[in-house]
Amino acid sequence: MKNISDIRLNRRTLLKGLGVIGLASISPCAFSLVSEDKKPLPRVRLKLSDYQTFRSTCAMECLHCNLTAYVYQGELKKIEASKDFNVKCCLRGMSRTKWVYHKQRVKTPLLRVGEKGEGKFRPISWDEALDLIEKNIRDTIATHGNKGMMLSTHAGNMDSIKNDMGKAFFDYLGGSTKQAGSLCCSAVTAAMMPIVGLRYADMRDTIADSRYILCWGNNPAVTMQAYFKEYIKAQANGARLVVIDPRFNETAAKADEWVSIIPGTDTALALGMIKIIMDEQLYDVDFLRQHTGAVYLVDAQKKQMREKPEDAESYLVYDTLTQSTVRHDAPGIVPALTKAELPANAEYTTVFELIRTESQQWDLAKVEAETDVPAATVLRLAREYASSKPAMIVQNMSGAQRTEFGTYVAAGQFYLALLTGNMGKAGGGVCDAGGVRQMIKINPPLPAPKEVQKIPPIPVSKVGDWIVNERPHPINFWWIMTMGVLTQLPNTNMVKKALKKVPFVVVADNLMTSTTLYADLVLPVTTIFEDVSLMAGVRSHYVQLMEKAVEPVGEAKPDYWIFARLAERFGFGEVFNQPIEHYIENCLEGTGITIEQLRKGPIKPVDAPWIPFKDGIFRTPTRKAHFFVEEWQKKDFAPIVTYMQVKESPKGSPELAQKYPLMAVQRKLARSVHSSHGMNEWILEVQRNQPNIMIHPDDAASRNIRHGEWAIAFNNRGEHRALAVVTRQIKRGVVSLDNGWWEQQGGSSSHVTNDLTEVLGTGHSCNSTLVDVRAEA
Ligand SMILES: Nc1nc2c(c(=O)[nH]1)N[C@H]1C(S)=C(S)[C@@H](COP(=O)(O)OP(=O)(O)OC[C@H]3O[C@@H](n4cnc5c(=O)[nH]c(N)nc54)[C@H](O)[C@@H]3O)O[C@H]1N2
Ligand SMILES: Nc1nc2c(c(=O)[nH]1)N[C@H]1C(S)=C(S)[C@@H](COP(=O)(O)OP(=O)(O)OC[C@H]3O[C@@H](n4cnc5c(=O)[nH]c(N)nc54)[C@H](O)[C@@H]3O)O[C@H]1N2
Ligand SMILES: [Mo]
Repeated sequence: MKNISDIRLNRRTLLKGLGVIGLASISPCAFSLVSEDKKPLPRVRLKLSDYQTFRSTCAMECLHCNLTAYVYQGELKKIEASKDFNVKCCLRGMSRTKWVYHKQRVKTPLLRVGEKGEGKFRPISWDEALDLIEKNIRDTIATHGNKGMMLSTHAGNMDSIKNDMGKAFFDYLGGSTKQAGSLCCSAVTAAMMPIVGLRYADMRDTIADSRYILCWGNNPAVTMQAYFKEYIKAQANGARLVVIDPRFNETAAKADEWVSIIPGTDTALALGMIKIIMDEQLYDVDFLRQHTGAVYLVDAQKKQMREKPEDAESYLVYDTLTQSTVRHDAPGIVPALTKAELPANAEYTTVFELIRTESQQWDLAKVEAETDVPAATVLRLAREYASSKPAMIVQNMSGAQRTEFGTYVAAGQFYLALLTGNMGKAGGGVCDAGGVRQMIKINPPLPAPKEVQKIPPIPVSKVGDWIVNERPHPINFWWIMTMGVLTQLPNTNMVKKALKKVPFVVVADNLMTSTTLYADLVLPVTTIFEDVSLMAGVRSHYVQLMEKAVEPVGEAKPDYWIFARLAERFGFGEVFNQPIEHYIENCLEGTGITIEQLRKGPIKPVDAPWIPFKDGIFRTPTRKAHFFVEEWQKKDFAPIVTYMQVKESPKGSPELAQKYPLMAVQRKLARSVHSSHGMNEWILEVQRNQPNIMIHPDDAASRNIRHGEWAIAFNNRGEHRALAVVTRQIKRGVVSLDNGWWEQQGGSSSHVTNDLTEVLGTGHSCNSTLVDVRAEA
């Protein structure tokens, strides 16, 4: 085998690995390794056998591609895509050596010495740091009760151990204030759990079998990059790829059609398509009768009817054979679907008829007026989607559901797939984000404590606002881990105020991120390849062991080490201070997978292509898919997917729109995963390193905004500065803002995003935001 690398790994080596060397813009050799005394090290050719190799996975919220690290003399030299893994990692994965050895790596615990936000700290020892934390926890419990402590975790490390350990630690203390919902996709959860009974159910294994793929409010060419080859294969097999997005995104660039839509109006489009499918009888009668609750009966009070009120699963249907109402699961019945099959004088109707009623108002003209999708396109989309089987809707935690009524958006997509009988079939269904947890049960790493106080949580998008306003109670101690609260939470200025208000803020991170600038105490934590962990999550179909390859930089420790030391001080050390293998074994118990097996490589528990809800078997208690969602009804929302006007929009708030007439949508970038990798020097060299704002030429002209010049998006929450990209690749009246830029790079678009809580799933409404844009003076 030929030499895999040169010890003087530099950018050229990386670029060569990525196949981009030779581009005109690349200047040679910026990063030769140099010795401490700045003399270049002698060049040494290493053989493969000179390296030790270790495997791990990219742990932030991405596809968790398997990585192989090459270590020479205790130093991480190079990261490659693992050769035997089903997908290849991207530039971000390979650049992780620069995350480990980053200039801004936190190397010791740091105590604030300047004002919050100034980023002035002095190093302290771990003992001092732990003493301080212990004191602040004890004081907070004494003065505020457990509710005075707040824990924020998110998606910075999605392994099976660390976030769970953090949550368990505060539970063992008796409880703390938690975040409710997620910034990402709680709207999808709120749609999928009642409708199909499972989350993270993805179709990635059979994308290539699809005949028609609707990427609806998402951009898999960037956000599911490793699997995008499957979309291309589907196209080569004759599939049509259609993108519905206010922006001509990177997926649209590869697609057969781009459907430009007004943000927040997707449910109107879905209902318009459903109307056509109903009117033209393009629905799958047999599938709906056998596998769904479309046949359940609903009474005049709009309540689903049950045989026995106390038996939640005893839904009634009307059997067309015996002409009587019977339980939905009675054998040998043919349940009525449509009104025509019910007795003429029936005082009840079917769920299917409720959907018809809801969709009937959405004639083509009305859909066009609301969504700006031409009537002829709506008609064609509905017919093509319903008739090109198997057809897939790509959901992938879409931008479309990070809107005020995102749950209805996600649910509307499931309605379409169910009505047309596309669920549970190769190449069909709705493609969610996916992971191994849809296939096997992974346990928590440690048992829950016996008693935890019930403390009202804070909806995650309201963290800034509620802490500032002491809702539901004052917070005195805030632990932040795996979360970029300053770049990722909406309404950054409010989040800054919250960080300043809380007397003791601990931020555990591996880098001096934007959030650490506002900490009272920064804790240095390990990155992947510096500790042992397990990835058995919701983004990869594989269970993966995360091996330790090198000693941690400085005094960095895994988050689980920190909680173990604290647990010892609070009297429950033995629950937290076991060897890491113990917790990994707990997670794997009952799966039949062992650490020993994982040392040989990642394991996919299901051999065949994964098809969730195969053969129409759903994961709800009835094993049927449900259209009527009683959970929504209990919250005083329509139990059937309904279009609601987003408040922060020109139509929803005409007065506000006089000041801020443009709708701003967010966009994830190839250069980063949220704020992660945002400051990686390799990525900054080969990807663009300044934020963009995409604006339509008409909107730019009326504001004197010129292509390539700085512009400022602003509203009553704040400002975000970015380079204007004046282009017809964004809908008129809409601007697209980048996600994830650090405060040190000028600040994130979250300075302007809406912090409204998505209504049904307690999610994030960042794509329901009004702004105006001005050219920088
Ligand atoms: N490279 C990279 N990959 C990632 C991530 C990353 O940060 N970087 N993040 C990961 C995570 S956590 C997630 S949740 C996924 C998200 O994956 P995606 O949903 O694909 O990502 P986004 O870029 O947020 O949104 C996609 C599109 O939604 C459009 N959009 C916004 N509002 C609306 C609307 O109201 N209607 C419609 N139809 N379209 C709308 C935007 O213009 C954008 O092009 O990606 C994952 N993959
Ligand atoms: N403006 C805007 N905001 C958004 C979005 C958007 O599109 N636009 N998208 C939303 C979505 S979909 C999501 S999923 C969220 C994601 O938001 P976050 O989950 O906050 O994601 P990251 O920005 O990657 O921040 C994670 C932090 O965890 C740190 N970290 C990594 N590994 C570890 C570890 O082992 N231990 C500890 N303690 N820390 C670690 C990283 O260095 C980083 O600072 O953002 C949401 N916010
Ligand atoms: Mo996300």
